[in-house]
Order: sequence, then C-alpha cells, then structure tokens
Amino acid sequence: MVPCFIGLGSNLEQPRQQLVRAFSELALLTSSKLITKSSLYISKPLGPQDQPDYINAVAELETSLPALTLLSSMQAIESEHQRVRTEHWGPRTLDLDLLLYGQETISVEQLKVPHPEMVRRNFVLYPLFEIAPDLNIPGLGSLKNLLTKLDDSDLQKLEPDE
Ligand code: ROI
Repeated sequence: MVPCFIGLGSNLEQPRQQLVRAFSELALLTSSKLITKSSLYISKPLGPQDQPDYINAVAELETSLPALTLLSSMQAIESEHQRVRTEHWGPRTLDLDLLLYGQETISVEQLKVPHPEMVRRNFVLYPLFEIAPDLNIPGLGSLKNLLTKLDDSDLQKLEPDE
C-alpha cells in the first residue's frame, strides 16, 4: 500500500457538503483505505477574486492502485459532483488534486506529482501539516520548513460543529 495525499477544494453548490461527500466517496475507492481527513478550511480564492471563498481540506489515503488509476478514479468522483470545467482558475463544485503518491516523483502529461503548485498554496500545506506534520515532499524538503514561507492569514480552520 502506498500512502497518498489528496487535496480537496470547492467553492460552489454548498462547498462543505461537497467536501463531506467527497471524503466518503474517497473512502469507498477500491483497493484503498481512507486513513485521515484534515479539518475543513475556509480560504480566499487564489486567482480571480470575483468568485466565492473556497473550502479546502486534505485526505490521506493508502492505496494499491497505480497513480494513474487513482487519478482517473478521482476524476470520476469529480464528475459525479457535476464539475464543469469552465474558465481557467474559475469556480468549481469539486476539485481533487493528487498531491503526493508515496515518495514518488511522477511527471507525465496527465499527472505531475508532487503537485507543482502545492508548495505555494497555504490552503494545501496547512491542512496537510495538520494530518502529517513530519512529511517530506520529494525534491522540496520538509513540510515544516516549506510552511515557514507561507502565512495563514486569509485561511480559517472550521471547527467541526461550526
Ligand atoms: N483558491 C483557493 N483558495 N482554493 C482552491 O482550492 C483553489 N483552487 C483553484 C484556484 C482557482 C486556483 N483557486 C483556489 O483551482
């Protein structure tokens, strides 16, 4: 089994519900086990500002699926959430990003792992740190060190009953 980390994001159609549902769909993936879910975080949109705030989170999954099979299962979950790809960096009902696949570096047309944008995104690194504080990102060093370069203003952790 390979430990994997998946980033979740939504800013349309009841984003919290989208993420709660996505967690349970990830838990049902074949040959995989959902290990941990981070808290949900409210974050200001990166990119165009004329869109709603996002809810973001990170999940840890153990899987024996190959990375590209996992990716297509994740895309199937996105489609079930009626994700429509509209404008670049526009709003979305559910975005699932494969952040890390074990300690592997993958660079094929469909998939880059570690996710190339993750180190610049506080809405990815803070929830990741919450569930895996001792993680190393292949080629990029310790998560702890990467976090010192990103502030958490404009990021708000939601308590479970909020
Ligand atoms: N901004 C935030 N805060 N969270 C996201 O998940 C997110 N996803 C995106 C873009 C449009 C880049 N902005 C985002 O794809």
